[in-house]
Amino acid sequence: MAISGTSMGPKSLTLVLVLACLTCMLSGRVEGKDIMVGDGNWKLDYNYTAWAESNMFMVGDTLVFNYTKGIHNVHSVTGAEFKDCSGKGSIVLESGNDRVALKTAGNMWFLCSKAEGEHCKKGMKFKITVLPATTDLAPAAPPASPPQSKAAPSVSSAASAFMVVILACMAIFLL
Ligand SMILES: [Cu+2]
Repeated sequence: MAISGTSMGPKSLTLVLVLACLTCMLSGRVEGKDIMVGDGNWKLDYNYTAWAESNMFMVGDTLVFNYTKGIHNVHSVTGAEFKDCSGKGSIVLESGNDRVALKTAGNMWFLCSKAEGEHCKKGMKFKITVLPATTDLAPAAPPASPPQSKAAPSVSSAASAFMVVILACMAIFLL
């Protein structure tokens, strides 16, 4: 934490409160969500392009591919490999219940390479753009006990969100 001064004026105190509340609020959202690919099945005859475009993907989320083992597979490939369905990619999954954690922001391409790429050519492919998680703002390790005990509220996330708004307004006026 940048705030480690010994003199705690009202401004820095407010800042501490705001940061503490933000941390409190964001920490409740650290865990991403599981995103079932498609309608819950990784299969032929489904428009994965439309599906991908209608979903939002964030760092911390996990893609889940469900299919009968042996019938399909999942490759994480480059954009070039994606275009002509030639990709083998660095990640090959084939368990039938494959989970891909989205760890970094940016583009990712997935395809099924079964039947010499025919599954891919028939639509078992999609691209996603992984967005940075808002939780990136939260420090990796929570700050050691804040200087003021009242800076550590244990309230519901809705209430803490409300408090953040109030405190943010206070901060704007005070800073
Ligand atoms: Cu397939």
